[in-house]
Amino acid sequence: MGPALSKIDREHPPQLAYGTAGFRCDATQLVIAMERVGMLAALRSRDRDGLKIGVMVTASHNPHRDNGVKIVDPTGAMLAQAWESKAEKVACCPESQLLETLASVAEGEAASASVVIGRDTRAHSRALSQRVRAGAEALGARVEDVGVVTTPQLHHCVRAANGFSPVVKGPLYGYADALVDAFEALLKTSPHKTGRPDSTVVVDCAGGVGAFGIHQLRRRLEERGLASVLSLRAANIVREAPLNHQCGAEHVQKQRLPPKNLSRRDLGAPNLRGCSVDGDADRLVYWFHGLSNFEIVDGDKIASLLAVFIARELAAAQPLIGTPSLGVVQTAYANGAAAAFLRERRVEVAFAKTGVKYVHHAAEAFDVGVYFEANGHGTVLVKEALRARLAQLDSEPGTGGRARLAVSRLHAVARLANQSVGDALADLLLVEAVLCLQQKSIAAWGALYDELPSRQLKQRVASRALLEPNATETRLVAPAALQAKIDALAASHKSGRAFVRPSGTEDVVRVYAEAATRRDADALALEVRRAVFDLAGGLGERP
Ligand code: G16
Repeated sequence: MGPALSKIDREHPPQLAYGTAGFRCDATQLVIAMERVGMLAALRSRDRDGLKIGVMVTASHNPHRDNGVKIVDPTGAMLAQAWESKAEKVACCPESQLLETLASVAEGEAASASVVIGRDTRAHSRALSQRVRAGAEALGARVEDVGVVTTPQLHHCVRAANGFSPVVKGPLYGYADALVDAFEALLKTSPHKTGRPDSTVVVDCAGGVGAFGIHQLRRRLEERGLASVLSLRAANIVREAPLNHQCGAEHVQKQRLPPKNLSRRDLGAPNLRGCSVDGDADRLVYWFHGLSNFEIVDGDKIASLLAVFIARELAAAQPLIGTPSLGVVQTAYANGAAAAFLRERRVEVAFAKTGVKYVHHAAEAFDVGVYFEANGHGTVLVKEALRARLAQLDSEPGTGGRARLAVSRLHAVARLANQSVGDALADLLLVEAVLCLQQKSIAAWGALYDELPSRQLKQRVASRALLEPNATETRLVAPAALQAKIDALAASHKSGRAFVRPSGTEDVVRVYAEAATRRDADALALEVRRAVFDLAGGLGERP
């Protein structure tokens, strides 16, 4: 994995930027950054009075050669944005300036520091996580290594270990048990007491760590006699497919293609639904075979399904809980039809910049904030005061009635949805419970509204830093000529909308286009990609 430790030029570490989800690049560039992240995590822990800080070694949806790191704050939230620039300073400074750089970052007085480390299944993740440990221990931190876990599992461990959520007995601070408890509680509110004819869900695990999580859930569902309601079948498990290669949520949602390695039986069976998670299992998209096409049910439709369900239950619970606010937060990638669908149902829709760290923050403005990026990254946040009220009402002896039923449902949703970050496994159980309660097929869910056809492409350029997007990343402030060209191209297609933005996880410019027909959406995306190539220093062959 890259140069031997002794050969690394510590005076000139790679100059990395803390992107959409932390540091991420070719794994060989990361040795120094990982040590420094271990040190930074120790300092952050001291700054937070010795509470545990999480470090997840993963490059999520990126190809296997890449790796990266996500840093988790004590509540399970992503690293506070004010610390991102500190992380960059520490990761990128020459060794000779390390001590003074660390001193300039250190704010906390606490005597002890504590760091929890997790990693994904990449071949280099173990060695890189050892560098994180070395860095944290060099500053005297106590290290707990929870091994190979999904990113949301690490968030859960940090949140629970610091006492911000009730700890359920079981491995990984009771992660799987807590999810299945909440799933069972939600199902118990169903008037339909028998199993489902379509209980099987095929889960494409992207060749990554999600397969272990699915195994843990499946075992618990079977032990509790819930397999007739939900039977999970894992596909593309570790070693069955190279990580994220032609499989997983990123491939399915961006390429709009089925994951590889699934038999015709899996892909063509009537009523059979499948879903794909990404390399660290924080994203989820569903799919099925419609009458003639492979159909994708993406993050927009997950948000729509959940928001409509929650809106109904909030209305029913009103006599007991009043009228808490509900909102859905999306990004520029959300299909235009999704916001229209939600607004017609009087659900407020807000927008934030791409990246769960922005979307999560915007969702916190609501008592119940549903956020999903179209790529399947999202969850349902329930404000602490409302959670407590629901828990109290739900624990009182039941008087029956619709309002009381709604309280039980909302309380189960609040327990099931990950309160820190998007979580493919939690979202899978949440979606399945709602489909089951509503006796809805995946085809009926997919038909909630007609999407405008869309296409996403990417283009390599000499320097993506030259593209400066506006605050919502829907337009470019610079280069102005490129934005003018995009406007003209979009206007030339019926219902055309297009934007480009520099990726914060890959060395590419992302292109999004939607239009009235599939043909137009595809043509517009290609035209915009060519404009990026021509006006922003495209690399490789002109598309
Ligand atoms: C990360 C972020 C997501 C974001 C995605 C793509 O996902 O957590 O919020 O949508 O990157 O970001 P970009 O377009 O900037 O490359 P993951 O699953 O890769 O960690």
